[in-house]
Amino acid sequence: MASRFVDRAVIHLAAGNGGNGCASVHREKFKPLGGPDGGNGGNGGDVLLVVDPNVHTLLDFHFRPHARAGNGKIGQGGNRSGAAGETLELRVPDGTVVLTERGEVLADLVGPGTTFVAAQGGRGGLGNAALASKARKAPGFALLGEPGESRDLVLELRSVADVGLLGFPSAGKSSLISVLSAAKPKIADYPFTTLVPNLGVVTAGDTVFTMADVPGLIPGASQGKGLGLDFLRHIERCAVLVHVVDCATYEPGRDPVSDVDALETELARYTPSLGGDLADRPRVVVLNKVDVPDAAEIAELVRPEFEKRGLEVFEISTVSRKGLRELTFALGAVVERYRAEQPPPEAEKVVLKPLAVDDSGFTVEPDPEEEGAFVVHGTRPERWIRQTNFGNDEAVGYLADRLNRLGVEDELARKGAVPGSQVTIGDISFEWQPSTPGAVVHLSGRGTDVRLEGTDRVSAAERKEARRIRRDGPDEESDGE
Ligand SMILES: Nc1nc2c(ncn2[C@@H]2O[C@H](COP(=O)(O)OP(=O)(O)OP(=O)(O)O)[C@@H](O)[C@H]2O)c(=O)[nH]1
Ligand SMILES: [Mg+2]
Repeated sequence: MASRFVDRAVIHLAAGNGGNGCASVHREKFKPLGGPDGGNGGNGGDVLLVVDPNVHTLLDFHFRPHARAGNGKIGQGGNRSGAAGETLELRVPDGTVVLTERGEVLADLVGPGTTFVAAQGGRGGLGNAALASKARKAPGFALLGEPGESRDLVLELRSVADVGLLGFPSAGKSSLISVLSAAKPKIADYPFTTLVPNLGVVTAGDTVFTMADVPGLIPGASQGKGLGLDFLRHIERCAVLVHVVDCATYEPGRDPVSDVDALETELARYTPSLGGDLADRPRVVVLNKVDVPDAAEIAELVRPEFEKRGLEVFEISTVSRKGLRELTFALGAVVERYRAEQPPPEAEKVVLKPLAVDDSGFTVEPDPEEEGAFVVHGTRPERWIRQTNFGNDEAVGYLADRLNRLGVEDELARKGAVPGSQVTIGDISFEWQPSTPGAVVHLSGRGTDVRLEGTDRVSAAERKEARRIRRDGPDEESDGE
């Protein structure tokens, strides 16, 4: 096996940041103050995973685990929007499963072209032209672009094979693939010849199916003996599991029935991460090496025991090629039956990033770290905070209006907040000054909001630091940004 085979990789992705919106005012010779004409920032690029049938391993991701999509450009005057950041497409093999580092499956990428939005680009901020309204004819601010999503993901390859071969080392699994298909895996009389799964394409009349072996299993594989059970991920999708049994082994304590039982015990300890259970998968028993006279006798002897368990049994030899045709057609039939039960595969499906079902809600809770203070959680309030340039009072006033319209102010009052209470949303803490419902907003000038004069506003980091100093005393190192 010349090429390295990699079937698991950890990757670190960063989508592009959104560009900031632009605050600009149209200027002409005799019209010193035209309308607002600041353009929107461009959206940050997404990082996509796309199934490419020409990619067969995850090897590339071992050498290049970091990937970053392009940032959106900032908006400009003259209503010019910033360009969107470049999307980054990473090519993955068919059968790649995407998991979080904690092992939750996010996507199962099957079929050429299947695409997964692995990290979403940040939205560009609106420019002041887009923010203009009846109440704010010429906004002196624009929204900030949002940061792109950063994610650490695990990619695992699960071969897309119809038939999975299981067996002790040297049972003849690779030999079987080599005589049934054009694949030429390494075959040898020492155990663990196969270190990575082999895949072959088998034709049985009109049925074409794929067959994969996995490295030999031994008792204790579930505790990591031999090569362990990790490679079983390659048979999770198989329609049928085939026990390949060596009937010619002279190892003491082994015989076909106890071999199958021992491997079943190990299989039961494997939990497929795609869900389902290997226990419900149909099984077939292949008694191999019947070209050896003793082996043929043993095969005859044990056949009734397997049949009693309702298993189909085939006596074969990969050397003399006995029984291969019968086995091939029987496997073809099981695969056909399985395919008929499965929903038809979609040719090109796009798996989107699982989005929060409802992002319209928010909660107001007492701050566990500070008495009399409150914390607001919610997708929208937190996004609005990220979009706000806190150096610009008018932008802050706009934020206050948005929060008010969503009902955050009412909820704060209901939960017991009073003017001056500290409120934290995302990274920012501020002193709450309720706006008077229905009051007209008087803008005293560009970039200011009268309601905010005299209030004091500090970032959450500064507040945290102040709390820490109160608690622990001053320190050389500050944990602020
Ligand atoms: N006599 C005889 N020997 C066989 C037969 N099939 C395989 N062998 C031999 O058994 C040995 C192991 O064969 P492999 O195909 O490498 O076995 P495997 O199950 O893939 O083994 P691992 O990859 O180590 O798990 C080799 O020496 C083969 O030549 C058979 O039908 N008859
Ligand atoms: Mg092998």
